[in-house]
Amino acid sequence: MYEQEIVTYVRSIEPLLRGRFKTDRNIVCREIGDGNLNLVFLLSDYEGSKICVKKSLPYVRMIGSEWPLDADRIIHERVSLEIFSMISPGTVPKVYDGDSELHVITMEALVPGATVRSCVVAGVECPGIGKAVGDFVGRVARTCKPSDIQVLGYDSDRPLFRNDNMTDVTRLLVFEEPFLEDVHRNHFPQELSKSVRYYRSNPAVIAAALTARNVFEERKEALIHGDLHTGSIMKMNSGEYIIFDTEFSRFGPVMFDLGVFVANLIFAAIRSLQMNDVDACLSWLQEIEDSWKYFVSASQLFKIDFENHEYREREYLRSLGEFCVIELGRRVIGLAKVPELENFHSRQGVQVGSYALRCAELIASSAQELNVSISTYIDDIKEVLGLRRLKHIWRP
Ligand code: SR1
Ligand code: MG
Repeated sequence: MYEQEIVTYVRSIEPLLRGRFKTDRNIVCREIGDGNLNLVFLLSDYEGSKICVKKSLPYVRMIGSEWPLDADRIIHERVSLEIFSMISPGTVPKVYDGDSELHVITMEALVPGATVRSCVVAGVECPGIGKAVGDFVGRVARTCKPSDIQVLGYDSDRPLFRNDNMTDVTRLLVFEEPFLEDVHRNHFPQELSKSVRYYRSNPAVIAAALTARNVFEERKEALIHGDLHTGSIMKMNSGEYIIFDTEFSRFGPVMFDLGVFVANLIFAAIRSLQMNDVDACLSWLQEIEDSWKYFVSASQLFKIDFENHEYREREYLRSLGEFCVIELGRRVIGLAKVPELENFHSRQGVQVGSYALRCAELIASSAQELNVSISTYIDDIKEVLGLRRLKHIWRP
């Protein structure tokens, strides 16, 4: 329906594409988006060169026009991609142009590749993903603080960096609704009711949720991605990882990004176990450890000559755990599920959900420990998945 509009627009910006894409002959334009919010078009020219155009709709795609959403979110995406490109070249797609009336941005096409989420579902491992994401979040923490943004030439006081509309969506779907009964957007199979009840009433989970929400609202530490799950990362055939979909970007706590990422790697680990691949499951857990290790080194937040560096490191780990707890819960209980939960109503789907909620409970409790470490969280996951005792065989 929008293909013609997109092709006409791309023809109008040909000079900006600097020969990367030719518009003088036939162009093939195909909508390929599988996300919850937007349309994504992949365009090929007659020589086979490709570009990507993303268009935000004035509503939530997965719901329809009953849930209006400001289409200007595409501007947040454009600006944040430009900033991330400056501080971490090559880790996000290059932006070539944007049109605020059409609500589109034109970017480098991330081909050939597959999202990390689709790799997880297909049982394909993603070696190095922990390093890539830990490095990225660490660089953001070190060089994307509001004062850094000013040095880069942006006015950090602009509402652009608060991203109120998208923050409202996160507040609602991540921090609020999963904890409420009788919310029409929540849904889960009857067999999970007990696990959901335990999760919601667990004092450590409640404490984690309250603290996480507070930190999310108050800590304007750096320009975060805001939705860093495995569907927002492309594994290129070259082996590189590219981070995209930054429309939720805002000044916020960097541990939100790492906590969301770790939660999604827990879903990956559970998925591997479902496929009876214990080695792959352990590899995903190793990627979690790596993401923390590389975050520590890239962020330089806890250098040993800093006062209270150990205490500070544990505070960050605590926060990581708390955000991870919230993300695990919302993906099982709330509106936007992960595909690992497809066939949610099958015994397998129920098992994934109950493992995820149980991991969340143990991680919430570990986050309160004085000497929390990344290994504490890994041990919690192993405990739930039965990997601390013997090699687990998945029995649906
Ligand atoms: C209504 S949007 C639902 C979810 O999709 C996005 O990926 C975010 O995670 C958001 O919470
Ligand atoms: Mg997204």
